[in-house]
Amino acid sequence: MSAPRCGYAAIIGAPNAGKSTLLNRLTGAKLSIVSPKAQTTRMRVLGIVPRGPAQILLIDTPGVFAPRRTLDRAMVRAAWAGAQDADLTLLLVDARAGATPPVREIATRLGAAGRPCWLVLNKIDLLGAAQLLPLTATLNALVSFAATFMVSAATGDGLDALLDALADAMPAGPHLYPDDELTDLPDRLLAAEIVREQIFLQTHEEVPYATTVETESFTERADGSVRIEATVYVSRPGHKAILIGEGGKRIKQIGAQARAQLGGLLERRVHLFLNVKARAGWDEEAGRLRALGLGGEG
Ligand SMILES: Nc1nc2c(ncn2[C@@H]2O[C@H](COP(=O)(O)OP(=O)(O)OP(=O)(O)O)[C@@H](O)[C@H]2O)c(=O)[nH]1
Ligand SMILES: [Mg+2]
Repeated sequence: MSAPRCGYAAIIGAPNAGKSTLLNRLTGAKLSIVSPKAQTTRMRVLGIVPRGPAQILLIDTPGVFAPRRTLDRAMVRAAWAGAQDADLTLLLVDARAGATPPVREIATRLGAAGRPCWLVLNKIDLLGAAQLLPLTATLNALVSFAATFMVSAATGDGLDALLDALADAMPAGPHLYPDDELTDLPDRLLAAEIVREQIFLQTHEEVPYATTVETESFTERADGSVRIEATVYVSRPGHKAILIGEGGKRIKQIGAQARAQLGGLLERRVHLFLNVKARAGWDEEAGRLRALGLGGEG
């Protein structure tokens, strides 16, 4: 057996590029929530991927966009912190959307940081090979990427080559986590995220962005099941009415889907209780941001 290798590879990119889908696909587990809406991920999520003698520590990050709220600024800061702390950064680009101004801006900033960086073009299932080469050339003109990969996080196309290259690129050193662990994400946080994913999937316009979820209690019961109570905070009373829905229909549906997902992820029966509270300005509150793993300035 060759000497062990271990290192961090951060996935960074514009919102909706498929970063979380890629993390989930490479770990083979649902660790980071995914939705068709931009700005789904709000915090760094670690995925542990053993590959031969290497342990690849993948970091999913929030999409990088022009921030407005305190929450948005904290999300973008978390994304750049992920890149700074990593041995290697993967710039993930939605190849169909192409070299948009936000993508160019991120590429330029990565280039200026002068750290090892690979280009990964994603969603190649959606377009022909002829479009990929000009895009590769355009982006490599902005930053000289050490390597370029073309993948589909959805179909798995190209991911074996990416994993092999990642394993080779990890620095020599002992594995930092047991190889059978998937993440360091606590179950309480996972539970809140799975509820938030359903809110992203089942509500629209500003509602998902005006919402956060916190697990209040997570109790294992004697029969092996788990009882989870979570609070859904919304910015406005109007959002509360939308989330609850007519006769409580919407929140019931959110709870039912989240409970089913969590039952699979935690591998046991889940009793989930959701409480919706209007709380103006939660997205500016340090306590709420800390609960999301977005503590601290800098
Ligand atoms: N067709 C196709 N769709 C993809 C692929 N990868 C991701 N998607 C879809 O793209 C959308 C966004 O995926 P996410 O993984 O949430 O994207 P993200 O980059 O994590 O987004 P943020 O967390 O908002 O920054 C979802 O609807 C995914 O199903 C792909 O390779 N092919
Ligand atoms: Mg994401």
